[in-house]
Amino acid sequence: MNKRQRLLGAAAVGLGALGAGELLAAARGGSMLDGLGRLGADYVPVQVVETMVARAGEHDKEMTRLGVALGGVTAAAVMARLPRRLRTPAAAAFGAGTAAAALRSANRSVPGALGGIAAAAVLRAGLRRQPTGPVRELLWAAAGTGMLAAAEVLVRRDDLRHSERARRVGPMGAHVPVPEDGIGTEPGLSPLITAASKFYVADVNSRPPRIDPTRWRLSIGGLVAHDLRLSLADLAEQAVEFDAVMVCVHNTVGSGRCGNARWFGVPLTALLDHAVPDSTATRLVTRAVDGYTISLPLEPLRTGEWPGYLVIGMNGEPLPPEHGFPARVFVPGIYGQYSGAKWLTELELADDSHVDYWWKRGWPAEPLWVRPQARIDVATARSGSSKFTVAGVAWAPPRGVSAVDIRIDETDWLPVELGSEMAPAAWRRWSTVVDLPPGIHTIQARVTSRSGEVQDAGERPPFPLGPGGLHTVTVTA
Ligand SMILES: Nc1nc2c(c(=O)[nH]1)N[C@H]1C(S)=C(S)[C@@H](COP(=O)(O)O)O[C@H]1N2
Ligand SMILES: [Mo]
Repeated sequence: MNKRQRLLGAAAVGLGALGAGELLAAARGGSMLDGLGRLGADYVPVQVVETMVARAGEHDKEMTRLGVALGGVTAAAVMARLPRRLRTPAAAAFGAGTAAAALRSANRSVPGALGGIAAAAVLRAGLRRQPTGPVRELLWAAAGTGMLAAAEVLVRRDDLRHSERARRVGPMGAHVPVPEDGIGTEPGLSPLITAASKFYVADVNSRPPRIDPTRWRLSIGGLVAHDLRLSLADLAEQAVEFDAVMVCVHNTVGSGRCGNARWFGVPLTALLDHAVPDSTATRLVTRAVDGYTISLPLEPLRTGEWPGYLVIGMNGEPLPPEHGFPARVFVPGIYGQYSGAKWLTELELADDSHVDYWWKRGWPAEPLWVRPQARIDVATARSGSSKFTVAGVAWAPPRGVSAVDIRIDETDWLPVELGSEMAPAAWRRWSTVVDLPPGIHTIQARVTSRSGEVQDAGERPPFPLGPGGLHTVTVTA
């Protein structure tokens, strides 16, 4: 058997082992691959993660899963090259590592851990009697792929069941109709409110953790006079509606990692008043089931200078699992990754000794505020004329948008018509018509915030302070 054959054979065995492990886990309501994906999010160097997010855009979760499968196959190929006496310990280490990863993943998946052990056993057995010919290789690879696909179907079915259970907790909100903003409907222009199903999803997990709403309680503890434990029903009684845009720090100009929603939540000022923080408390730590924490300085939240909320609803419904069911913290104006955890379990009052998830990953400690941005959603020719409709959305939370301008071919900035404002922290739609001479043109947009901050043209990557630049589209007239 030559080297190439041996590696291919081992890779096929690796695929078979992953498939067997994941199918076993999925049949018992868990996942083995989610744990491995999470290891990647936690330990792959930040610059690599940044490159991947930039490339994958909103398909980062699919890319992670693909990366995990490739990693597993590569691990098998590496093992096949080890001297025989090392293969059993290597397979055992693979099993133990995969099992441990499943147990520390957001769902603490025991079935995932069993899947990891099973995958290691299949791997060891398969490497002993490696596929020798192309037929056996194909059989292993096909079986592995088939089992992975079957596992995916099972996991999705269970996720769907959980989503349905989450929805039954609702409704959540006052159901006041969303006002018209005076900007007509233009195909491609973002609606005033982003449907939850269209809202971007960003987090360190492959899949949302499943939390049982009947057993869930929010605890408020740490450096407080009164420890509190609140159910979803307790929280719903005190919740109010507010409109705000949520923006991921990875939302480079023109991209879709942002959305505008009508949220339903309890003001943090009220919760903090009930709990009565000690004078030594300086941080509010939001702690989630996925082991993730985001902390915010306590003082501005306690006084309401930064209006933060414990959110339990989105667009009149309970939060969907991918958006943090049953509860999350959100402070409009602060980038999503600094603005509070989804799948919240605890609000903990702490002092400055607390260390957050993102700090360990190289991001700055203090919350980053959303830099104002304008996005061009449509730039389309009106039939039979040289006129183009240019329209989009712009945001500058929490102060609000005061103006949006566009410019053609980097000439003068021209103001556009703004839709009426839902709320200062929400996004605002805009629209205009321009006459373009024949040829290729660039169109750029910029926003000015109510505090006078003008979106600047300097391009910057998201890491480490948030993206910069102007959204630019090219059209042919
Ligand atoms: N528990 C938890 N909360 C989290 C995250 C996470 O990985 N885990 N990601 C944050 C990031 S980076 C963003 S941008 C927002 C995204 O919220 P969304 O997925 O509802 O849009 O959630 C934040 N809250
Ligand atoms: Mo994010």
